[in-house]
Amino acid sequence: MNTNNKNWLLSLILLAAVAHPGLAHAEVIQWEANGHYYEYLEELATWEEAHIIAENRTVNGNPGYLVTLTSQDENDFVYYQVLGGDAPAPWGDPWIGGYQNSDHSAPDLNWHWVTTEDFDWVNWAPGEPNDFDEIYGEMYLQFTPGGGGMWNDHHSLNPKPMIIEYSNDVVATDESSWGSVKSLYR
Ligand SMILES: [Ca+2]
Ligand SMILES: [Ca+2]
Repeated sequence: MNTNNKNWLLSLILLAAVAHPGLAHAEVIQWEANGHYYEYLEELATWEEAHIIAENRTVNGNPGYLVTLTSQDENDFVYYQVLGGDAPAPWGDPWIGGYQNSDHSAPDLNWHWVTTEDFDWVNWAPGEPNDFDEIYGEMYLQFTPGGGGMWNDHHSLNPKPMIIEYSNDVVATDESSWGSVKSLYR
Protein backbone atom coordinates (compact mmCIF):
# COMPACT_ATOMS: atom_id res chain seq x y z
CA MET A 1 0.00 0.00 0.00
CA ASN A 2 1.47 3.36 -0.94
CA THR A 3 1.66 6.34 1.39
CA ASN A 4 -1.36 8.11 -0.09
CA ASN A 5 -3.53 5.05 0.35
CA LYS A 6 -2.28 4.59 3.90
CA ASN A 7 -3.12 8.20 4.74
CA TRP A 8 -6.54 7.81 3.18
CA LEU A 9 -7.21 4.64 5.18
CA LEU A 10 -6.03 6.26 8.41
CA SER A 11 -8.28 9.26 7.78
CA LEU A 12 -11.23 6.96 7.22
CA ILE A 13 -10.54 5.08 10.44
CA LEU A 14 -10.12 8.28 12.43
CA LEU A 15 -13.31 9.68 10.91
CA ALA A 16 -15.19 6.56 11.94
CA ALA A 17 -13.82 6.91 15.46
CA VAL A 18 -14.80 10.56 15.73
CA ALA A 19 -18.30 9.67 14.56
CA HIS A 20 -18.65 7.05 17.30
CA PRO A 21 -20.80 8.62 20.05
CA GLY A 22 -19.98 8.81 23.70
CA LEU A 23 -16.20 8.51 23.62
CA ALA A 24 -14.07 10.52 25.99
CA HIS A 25 -11.00 9.90 23.83
CA ALA A 26 -11.71 8.52 20.39
CA GLU A 27 -8.96 7.04 18.28
CA VAL A 28 -9.33 3.61 16.77
CA ILE A 29 -6.33 2.25 14.86
CA GLN A 30 -6.20 -0.89 12.74
CA TRP A 31 -3.11 -3.11 12.80
CA GLU A 32 -2.23 -4.37 9.32
CA ALA A 33 -0.68 -7.58 10.68
CA ASN A 34 -3.99 -9.06 11.89
CA GLY A 35 -6.71 -6.60 10.83
CA HIS A 36 -7.75 -6.05 14.45
CA TYR A 37 -8.77 -2.61 15.71
CA TYR A 38 -7.30 -1.07 18.87
CA GLU A 39 -8.47 1.82 21.00
CA TYR A 40 -7.10 3.67 24.02
CA LEU A 41 -10.19 4.66 25.99
CA GLU A 42 -9.64 7.45 28.49
CA GLU A 43 -12.54 6.38 30.68
CA LEU A 44 -11.54 5.64 34.26
CA ALA A 45 -12.72 2.29 35.61
CA THR A 46 -11.64 -0.60 37.77
CA TRP A 47 -10.40 -3.61 35.80
CA GLU A 48 -13.70 -5.40 36.38
CA GLU A 49 -15.67 -2.40 35.11
CA ALA A 50 -13.30 -1.98 32.16
CA HIS A 51 -13.81 -5.64 31.21
CA ILE A 52 -17.57 -5.03 30.96
CA ILE A 53 -17.19 -1.68 29.17
CA ALA A 54 -14.95 -3.32 26.55
CA GLU A 55 -17.34 -6.19 25.91
CA ASN A 56 -20.21 -3.78 25.33
CA ARG A 57 -18.44 -1.92 22.51
CA THR A 58 -18.00 -2.74 18.83
CA VAL A 59 -16.07 -1.32 15.87
CA ASN A 60 -17.22 -2.14 12.34
CA GLY A 61 -19.09 -5.19 13.66
CA ASN A 62 -16.11 -6.49 15.62
CA PRO A 63 -16.78 -7.14 19.33
CA GLY A 64 -14.50 -5.52 21.88
CA TYR A 65 -12.49 -6.98 24.74
CA LEU A 66 -9.67 -5.69 26.92
CA VAL A 67 -6.58 -5.94 24.73
CA THR A 68 -4.69 -9.25 24.55
CA LEU A 69 -0.97 -8.90 23.88
CA THR A 70 0.26 -12.24 22.60
CA SER A 71 3.52 -11.25 20.86
CA GLN A 72 6.27 -8.65 21.03
CA ASP A 73 5.01 -7.21 17.73
CA GLU A 74 1.49 -6.75 19.05
CA ASN A 75 2.79 -5.33 22.34
CA ASP A 76 5.00 -2.87 20.44
CA PHE A 77 2.16 -1.81 18.13
CA VAL A 78 -0.17 -1.14 21.03
CA TYR A 79 2.41 0.54 23.20
CA TYR A 80 3.95 2.81 20.56
CA GLN A 81 1.13 3.34 18.04
CA VAL A 82 -2.03 3.16 20.16
CA LEU A 83 -0.75 4.46 23.49
CA GLY A 84 1.96 6.73 22.05
CA GLY A 85 4.86 5.24 24.01
CA ASP A 86 5.60 6.64 27.47
CA ALA A 87 2.79 9.17 27.29
CA PRO A 88 -0.19 7.62 29.07
CA ALA A 89 -2.76 9.55 31.04
CA PRO A 90 -1.30 11.12 34.19
CA TRP A 91 -3.74 9.29 36.49
CA GLY A 92 -2.53 5.82 35.73
CA ASP A 93 -1.34 3.37 33.13
CA PRO A 94 -4.07 1.51 31.34
CA TRP A 95 -5.61 -1.87 31.92
CA ILE A 96 -4.93 -4.72 29.55
CA GLY A 97 -6.87 -7.96 29.34
CA GLY A 98 -4.95 -10.33 31.61
CA TYR A 99 -6.19 -11.68 34.93
CA GLN A 100 -5.16 -14.28 37.48
CA ASN A 101 -7.75 -16.83 38.52
CA SER A 102 -6.82 -17.54 42.11
CA ASP A 103 -5.77 -15.28 44.95
CA HIS A 104 -3.79 -18.21 46.40
CA SER A 105 -1.51 -18.52 43.36
CA ALA A 106 2.14 -17.65 43.20
CA PRO A 107 2.42 -14.22 41.52
CA ASP A 108 3.36 -15.68 38.13
CA LEU A 109 0.91 -18.62 37.96
CA ASN A 110 -2.63 -19.02 36.61
CA TRP A 111 -2.72 -15.97 34.36
CA HIS A 112 -5.27 -15.84 31.54
CA TRP A 113 -6.41 -13.56 28.76
CA VAL A 114 -10.07 -12.53 28.63
CA THR A 115 -10.25 -14.40 25.31
CA THR A 116 -9.53 -18.03 24.47
CA GLU A 117 -5.91 -17.18 23.59
CA ASP A 118 -3.07 -18.86 25.50
CA PHE A 119 -1.17 -16.76 28.03
CA ASP A 120 2.22 -18.07 26.92
CA TRP A 121 4.08 -14.91 25.85
CA VAL A 122 4.75 -12.52 28.76
CA ASN A 123 6.34 -9.10 29.08
CA TRP A 124 6.73 -8.56 32.83
CA ALA A 125 8.67 -5.54 34.03
CA PRO A 126 11.71 -6.34 36.21
CA GLY A 127 10.52 -7.54 39.62
CA GLU A 128 6.98 -8.20 38.35
CA PRO A 129 4.63 -9.93 38.91
CA ASN A 130 5.03 -9.49 42.65
CA ASP A 131 1.62 -9.39 44.41
CA PHE A 132 2.90 -6.18 46.01
CA ASP A 133 -0.43 -5.43 47.71
CA GLU A 134 -0.50 -7.98 50.51
CA ILE A 135 -4.13 -7.35 51.46
CA TYR A 136 -5.87 -7.59 48.09
CA GLY A 137 -3.23 -9.33 46.03
CA GLU A 138 -2.57 -8.21 42.47
CA MET A 139 -4.76 -10.14 40.04
CA TYR A 140 -4.99 -7.82 37.03
CA LEU A 141 -2.71 -6.68 34.24
CA GLN A 142 -1.70 -3.11 33.35
CA PHE A 143 1.18 -1.43 31.55
CA THR A 144 3.66 -0.55 34.26
CA PRO A 145 3.99 3.24 34.74
CA GLY A 146 6.74 4.59 32.49
CA GLY A 147 7.92 1.06 31.86
CA GLY A 148 8.53 0.91 28.12
CA GLY A 149 5.48 -1.24 27.43
CA MET A 150 6.21 -3.86 30.07
CA TRP A 151 3.61 -5.26 32.41
CA ASN A 152 2.67 -4.99 36.07
CA ASP A 153 0.25 -7.08 38.11
CA HIS A 154 -2.07 -4.78 40.07
CA HIS A 155 -5.19 -4.83 42.23
CA SER A 156 -8.45 -3.50 40.79
CA LEU A 157 -9.19 -0.76 43.30
CA ASN A 158 -7.81 2.26 41.41
CA PRO A 159 -9.81 3.43 38.36
CA LYS A 160 -7.63 3.56 35.24
CA PRO A 161 -8.05 4.05 31.50
CA MET A 162 -8.08 0.98 29.28
CA ILE A 163 -7.01 -0.39 25.92
CA ILE A 164 -9.66 -2.25 23.92
CA GLU A 165 -9.08 -4.65 21.00
CA TYR A 166 -11.80 -5.44 18.46
CA SER A 167 -11.97 -8.61 16.35
CA ASN A 168 -14.11 -11.58 15.44
CA ASP A 169 -11.12 -13.97 15.63
CA VAL A 170 -11.21 -14.86 19.29
CA VAL A 171 -14.17 -15.82 21.42
CA ALA A 172 -14.41 -14.02 24.73
CA THR A 173 -14.34 -16.10 27.88
CA ASP A 174 -17.92 -17.16 28.45
CA GLU A 175 -19.75 -15.35 31.21
CA SER A 176 -20.46 -18.49 33.25
CA SER A 177 -16.78 -19.21 33.85
CA TRP A 178 -16.01 -15.52 34.27
CA GLY A 179 -18.84 -15.09 36.77
CA SER A 180 -17.65 -17.99 38.89
CA VAL A 181 -14.24 -16.47 39.47
CA LYS A 182 -14.63 -12.71 39.36
CA SER A 183 -15.99 -12.48 42.90
CA LEU A 184 -12.53 -13.57 44.06
CA TYR A 185 -10.83 -10.54 42.58
CA ARG A 186 -9.83 -7.21 43.98
CA1 LIG B 1 -4.64 -9.46 20.66
CA1 LIG C 1 2.87 -5.65 40.82
